[in-house]
Amino acid sequence: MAPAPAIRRLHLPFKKPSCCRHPLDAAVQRRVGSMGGVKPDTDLSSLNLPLPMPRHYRAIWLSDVHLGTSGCQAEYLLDFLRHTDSDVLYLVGDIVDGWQLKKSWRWPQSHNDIVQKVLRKVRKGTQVVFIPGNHDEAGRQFAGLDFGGIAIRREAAHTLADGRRLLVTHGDEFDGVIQYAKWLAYLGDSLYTGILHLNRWFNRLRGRLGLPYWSLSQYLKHKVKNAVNFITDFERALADEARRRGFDGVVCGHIHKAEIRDIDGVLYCNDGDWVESLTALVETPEGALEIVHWPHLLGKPRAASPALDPDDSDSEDTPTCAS
Ligand SMILES: [Mn+2]
Repeated sequence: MAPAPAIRRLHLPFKKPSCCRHPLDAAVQRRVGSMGGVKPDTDLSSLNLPLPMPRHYRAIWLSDVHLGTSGCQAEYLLDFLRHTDSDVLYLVGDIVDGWQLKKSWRWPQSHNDIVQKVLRKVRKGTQVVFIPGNHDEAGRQFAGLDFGGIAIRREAAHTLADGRRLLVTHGDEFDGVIQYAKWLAYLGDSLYTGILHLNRWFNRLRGRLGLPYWSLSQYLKHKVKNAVNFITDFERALADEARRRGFDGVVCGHIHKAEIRDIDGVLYCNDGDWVESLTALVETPEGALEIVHWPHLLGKPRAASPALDPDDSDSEDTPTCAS
């Protein structure tokens, strides 16, 4: 039997650190690979795309930036941060990839620029809330404290313009509710077919040993199905938690899949990621929630031209990267 369509073609562009122990990583990478749209490295500034309006938002949610990894699309995030502003900026976890940095230190200037840009926003009056995720879990020990004007919290509550309340959390603590063999998510078609062959030999051998038939392929297929259902279960777990605690909705990240939808009367919002899908969640001045996709650079990359806003020269207070 063929495996479920969602895992037929595996595309794993984001090289994860081998120390990854997170059960969601496989699901995340599958999902990232399946996201459509313009290739993130395409510079579409010459195409005169309509600029997303408005540029000022009540709130912006960003997560899964993974600074410190080669997968981080820092130039695009920097471009987004330069062209948008908000009353509140929520950094919803996995902003810095501590797992990867522990393994090998990689901190290019563009990653530094993002940190500086956020600090600049703080100085200009944006309320910045950082909610550490599993990749920057070291930040969790500082939950409740404020550093340089950035409030570090385990989670936050955001009130929309219409009064609805949203629970803001990274979401990784909710993936423990689903059990599945995560390595199976990496199975491709050919490997799966190979397993079907293996199953035949396996059972021929079992037969010779006088053992009854046991379907290896059936077993694996069951596991794969669980993996496919995983994202759905994650979303539901988050929505259930929000409902249980009396919130009208939830904002999370973690699974790298931007989404706004209703789950049994609870608003489920995921702000996506800046590794490949390049998405943020925003609340407009009118109180509407939207997903902003930013696959193009409105400004030229830093090296190519000066910053648009004279007050926006990131290098001004950017210390030279140590290594
Ligand atoms: Mn995460």
